[in-house]
Amino acid sequence: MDPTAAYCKPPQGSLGQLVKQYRNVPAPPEETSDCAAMTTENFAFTPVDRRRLTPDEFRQEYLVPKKPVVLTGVMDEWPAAKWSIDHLGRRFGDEVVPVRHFEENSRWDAHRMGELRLGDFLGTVMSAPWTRGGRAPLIDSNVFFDRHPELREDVPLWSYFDNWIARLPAEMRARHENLAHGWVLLGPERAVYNLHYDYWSAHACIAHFEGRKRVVLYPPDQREAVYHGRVDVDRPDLAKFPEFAHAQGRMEAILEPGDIAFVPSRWWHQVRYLTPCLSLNSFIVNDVNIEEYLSDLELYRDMAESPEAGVIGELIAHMREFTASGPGVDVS
Ligand SMILES: O=C(O)CCC(=O)C(=O)O
Ligand SMILES: [Fe+2]
Repeated sequence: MDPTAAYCKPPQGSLGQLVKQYRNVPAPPEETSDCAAMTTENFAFTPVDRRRLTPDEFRQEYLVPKKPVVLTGVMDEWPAAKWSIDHLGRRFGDEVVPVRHFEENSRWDAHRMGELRLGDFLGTVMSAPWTRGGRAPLIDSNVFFDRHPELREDVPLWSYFDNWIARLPAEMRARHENLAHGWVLLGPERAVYNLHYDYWSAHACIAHFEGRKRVVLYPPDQREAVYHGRVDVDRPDLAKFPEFAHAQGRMEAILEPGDIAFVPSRWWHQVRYLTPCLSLNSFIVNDVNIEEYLSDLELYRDMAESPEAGVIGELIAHMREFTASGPGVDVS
């Protein structure tokens, strides 16, 4: 996403009415233009490689060249491999969690936020394909990891990815938990996560636990052709976004349970849920993207109110120290 757009705090409105709305309003007839059924044949694309790789191979062949890849086998041994939508519902069903509601043909940051009981979200929004028009509501939230730090043990990401966020002092890491870990993603069939790139030019790592979703990617230099993320890359409105017809470098992958999608820094990505899905997105910062990360973060610091600007300044100072030590995992 644009650095200047990345930091808008989402508007906090009430979506408490969602429950009522989704329970009581009968679903309209099935859409005739079923986007979930839409095939990728309409667009030329390169499939993203699917590989089982050692950390060294990953670094040389994908991380350093900033090339997307779907990693297989990495999470076989993770406790989180057992995660499922049901599992999450049993564990956290009574908790109230934020819900994000994207607009169509709009930038990533054009969305409403609200709150729902997880159990209600699962029972209403997640229980059937989204046919009500517009974008389905999604859970895309780090509250699970904030409230339950023990969840981190289920996701030993650091044993594979060199992540400088993991080297930060524990107290600072806790204050910036949203940078490091755990954006739980839950959405129904036909949900779409709008085109964007991740906060502060972090690399994204989408660990996928249940369902099937299609990830479409465009390289960073296609920023103008994808209208800074406003295009729906599966159903582009070419009258509104004519340059998209010339966008280059499209890549696609379908994620299956057990996959991890590596999305390099500043790659645009849009995700369409082919079934109800559960994944976890985590951010990665290391020698490969540190310069972009710091320059985005400096912009953010300059826009932030103190005392937050002070905290961000400390974070920047720590990260600058790491640049001196270069690559290498050092997680205590
Ligand atoms: O899998 C998804 O829904 C998209 C996740 C994503 O790109 C993000 O959380 O930044
Ligand atoms: Fe993302």
